[in-house]
Amino acid sequence: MTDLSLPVRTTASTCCYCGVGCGVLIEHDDQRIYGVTGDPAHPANFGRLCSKGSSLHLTGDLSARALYPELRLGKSLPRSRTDWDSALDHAAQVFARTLHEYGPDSVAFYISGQLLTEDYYAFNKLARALVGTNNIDSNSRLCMSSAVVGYKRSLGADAPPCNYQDIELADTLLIVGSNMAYAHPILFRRLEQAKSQRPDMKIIVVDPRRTDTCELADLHLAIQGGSDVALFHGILHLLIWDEQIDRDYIEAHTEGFAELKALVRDYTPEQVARLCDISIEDLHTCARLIGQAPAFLSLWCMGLNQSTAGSAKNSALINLHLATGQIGRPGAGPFSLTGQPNAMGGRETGSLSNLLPGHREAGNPEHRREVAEYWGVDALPANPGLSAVDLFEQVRNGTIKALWIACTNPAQSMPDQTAIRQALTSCPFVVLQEAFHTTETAHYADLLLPAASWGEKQGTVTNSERRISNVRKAIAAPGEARADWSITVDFARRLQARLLPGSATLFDFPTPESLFDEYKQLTRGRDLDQSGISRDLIDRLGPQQWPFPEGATAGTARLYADGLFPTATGRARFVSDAYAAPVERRDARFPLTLNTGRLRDHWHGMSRTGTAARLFGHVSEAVLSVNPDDMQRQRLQDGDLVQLHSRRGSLVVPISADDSLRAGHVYLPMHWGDRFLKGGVNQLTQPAYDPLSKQPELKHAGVRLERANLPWRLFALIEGDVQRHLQALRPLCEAFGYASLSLIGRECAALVIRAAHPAPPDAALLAQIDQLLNLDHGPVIAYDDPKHGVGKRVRIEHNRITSLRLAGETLAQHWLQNLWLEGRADQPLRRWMLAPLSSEPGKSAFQIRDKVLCNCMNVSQSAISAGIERGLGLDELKQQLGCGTQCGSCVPEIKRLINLVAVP
Ligand SMILES: Nc1nc2c(c(=O)[nH]1)N[C@H]1C(S)=C(S)[C@@H](COP(=O)(O)OP(=O)(O)OC[C@H]3O[C@@H](n4cnc5c(=O)[nH]c(N)nc54)[C@H](O)[C@@H]3O)O[C@H]1N2
Ligand SMILES: Nc1nc2c(c(=O)[nH]1)N[C@H]1C(S)=C(S)[C@@H](COP(=O)(O)OP(=O)(O)OC[C@H]3O[C@@H](n4cnc5c(=O)[nH]c(N)nc54)[C@H](O)[C@@H]3O)O[C@H]1N2
Ligand code: SF4
Ligand SMILES: [Mo]
Repeated sequence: MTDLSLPVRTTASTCCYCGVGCGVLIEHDDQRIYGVTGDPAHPANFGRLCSKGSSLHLTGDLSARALYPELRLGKSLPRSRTDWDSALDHAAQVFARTLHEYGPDSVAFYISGQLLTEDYYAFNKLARALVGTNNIDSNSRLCMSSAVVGYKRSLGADAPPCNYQDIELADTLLIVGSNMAYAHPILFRRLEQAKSQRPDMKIIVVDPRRTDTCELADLHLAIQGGSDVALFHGILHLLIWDEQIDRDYIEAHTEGFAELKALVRDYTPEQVARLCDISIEDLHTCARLIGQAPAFLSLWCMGLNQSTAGSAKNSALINLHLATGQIGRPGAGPFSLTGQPNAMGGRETGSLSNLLPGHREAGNPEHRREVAEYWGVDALPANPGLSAVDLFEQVRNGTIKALWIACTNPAQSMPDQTAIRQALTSCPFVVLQEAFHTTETAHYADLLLPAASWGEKQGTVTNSERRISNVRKAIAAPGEARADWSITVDFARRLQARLLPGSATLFDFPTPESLFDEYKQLTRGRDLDQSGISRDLIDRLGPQQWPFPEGATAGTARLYADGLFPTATGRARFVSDAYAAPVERRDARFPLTLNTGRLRDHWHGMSRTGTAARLFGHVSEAVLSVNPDDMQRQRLQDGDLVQLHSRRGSLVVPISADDSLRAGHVYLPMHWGDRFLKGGVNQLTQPAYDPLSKQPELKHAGVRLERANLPWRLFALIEGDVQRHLQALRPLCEAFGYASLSLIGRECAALVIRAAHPAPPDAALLAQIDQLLNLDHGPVIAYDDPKHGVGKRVRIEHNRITSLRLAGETLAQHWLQNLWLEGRADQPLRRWMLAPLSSEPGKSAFQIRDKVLCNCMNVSQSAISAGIERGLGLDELKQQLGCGTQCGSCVPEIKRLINLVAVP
């Protein structure tokens, strides 16, 4: 609630979630943030926000925030609070000693696409100029590095050539390996609107799943996972055959076509339809829609990038644009959707191990010389740096002895978690620069440095369309948290004083602007020229697209309009990579493919979205989606617990039938790390990576399911300080075979725990859990039937449930959960509690709750379905129930429900 005695002000800034880069207006009183609305003046969103952006002010629970530096001096000790001077001096001392004893490549930095450009630049200078290592990589390795390779190999520079308007101007749009309805919702809103105004616009979605994005599709190709290269070559084959290529463009602006033409000759429609498992007719339709389009645009994301063939997929897609001359024109071109808010800035400042600032290459001696000269150091390191997967492997084998992690949660997000956790456990010194102390990685940090987060820091970010926006500070960071750039610069100064005593500082950066000003000169005259951009300029003219050289008055909307490419010959290059099947083929032991990806309302490891109970309304817990045929084959039912095994690990999770999946595919959202689902999704995924981009295969892992034999069940709920409860209770859940934690509620939040085990645990563990649930004293009704391993406790205060625990028998969980949600504690409760076995509404113990489809207006799926059954259409539903009238993120799903009823 807004305190009306304080003046509420508005600060324009940028959303900290996805690469759409929406402008937000933050309402605050300098101390607290009260609300967020879309910035009508921002050219990415023109005032709109999605369900995540519009709930930003509800996230960031202070109980979850890292507030003070914390240090431990031995692996077996707990961390304890320290001050910044001691923390950074200690870090500088350990780094200096490690560098002295083992050389520059014995340390590494693992950073993030969610840092600001200024933060990145400080880290890069620290690693390359002072430490003298190229061991600086970022989570963009898991995200965009295949797109980087794709653009550079095919077009000569890492630059998405299009802009958001092109999405509205395209005639045929190919959305491939992107669920933009969930992951880039505001662009999807723009597309919905464009399509409603120009119904002739054709939309093709290529995704093994039928996602909400398919709600706009004229054609959905549910290809076999990993078969994209075959599909693109098959399309080109047909375009050549049907004379739908642009020979003049190919002749004037490209090279390598003859070789590619020879390659795709073998990709006949029959062959491609078989490899992709789609119909020949659909393949023909797809090629025709592309070939006949006046303007053809493609959008892609992780379905292409996160693959052992990620680079090949990217280039094979760009080939289609070059062959048809569909690039450099309004509504045309290959357009990667950037995942994180500033993955682009990371690429610009050189934050992958193989890059240097200004789109330079660490492996290029001339580039190294240019940057070294600009920085005033003798030379930059020539040793190749490590990319994410290899970097953690070198931590694990002891080569890297000090690791600095910032703004990423590798103990959740990296594939093959067993190896990652071993690496983090054994690394002599792990520093973590984090805004939330609750992450999986925080557990492994020897030094935790509290970082300021969204709304509390200042700098710049570049979105998917090359547009640089200002990020502005509204309120002070909580506790002693500091902005990332300032932590990095402070540490760098201290380290320099130890390594090069008496030398002139390389880090004279009093403000983030001073970092940007130094950085931007490294872009001068290059493809991404930002020399004309400054914070003030963006304040005056609004967010701008690079290149924006000094003296320019406007940014560059579109690249390559002149057909000139930044390659040695000025020509774009056709790339002739053959299709290769995904590395983990299905076999008898692992007959299914595990696909992973986003939910609508959660962000990655959920350190932020996992603090807002209402963001669990859409999907309330970790559930594995399984195709109904596969379920039937294994005689499994909705809600059954299964043991999901891959070659690297296993975990237990409930399943749910989902006919949007191909048979043979299962899907688990990427968000459920070990904190929320014991084990965590990436226990299963594979570290195999693309040979060029080194981006790991996060979309396909061979798995098998077995029914989990865990008859003993536990269900617990406690309201109040949910983050503190979660932190306290999660370690105890280690004892169970299955444990899943989540939040429920809207105005008031509760932590919910579901667990299962082969047999009842010892009484001491339950007693410990009861104590943390506040069930060991006070107004608690209890029922125990030790013979059957059954025990129930409900705490009732002021006539409402405040916590409860059901053990051994959990049939009443939904009923009790609803009583809590409704704030009731009916009389029958007491009678029920004393009954030997529950006779209360006996639904399946792990049945999924009714979900909240529209989060803004709190409208449930059952309410919407009931409306549809009464014959209401989308507009009437909006009018009568209010659903879909705010952010619109739920509209595709509502349409899907309507269509379900429409199809008899
Ligand atoms: N709500 C939400 N939005 C986000 C994020 C978030 O965490 N939550 N994260 C942001 C980030 S960092 C990123 S990278 C983006 C990711 O955005 P997206 O890439 O759109 O999201 P994903 O769900 O990871 O994967 C997209 C789709 O790829 C499909 N896919 C899997 N394998 C294949 C394949 O072999 N071929 C094809 N063609 N498709 C395949 C999956 O079925 C999935 O539907 O989202 C950004 N936006
Ligand atoms: N199975 C599977 N795994 C995946 C993926 C997948 O599709 N499937 N996708 C991959 C992709 S594309 C990505 S991008 C990664 C994302 O993986 P991560 O980078 O691990 O994701 P986040 O949870 O966003 O981590 C960012 C961290 O920074 C913290 N933070 C927030 N703001 C600040 C700040 O201002 N400063 C600092 N220092 N810290 C801050 C947050 O609390 C959070 O813990 O996951 C990858 N992992
Ligand atoms: S689409 Fe949503 S998550 Fe992405 S930047 Fe905009 S408001 Fe933020
Ligand atoms: Mo990403």
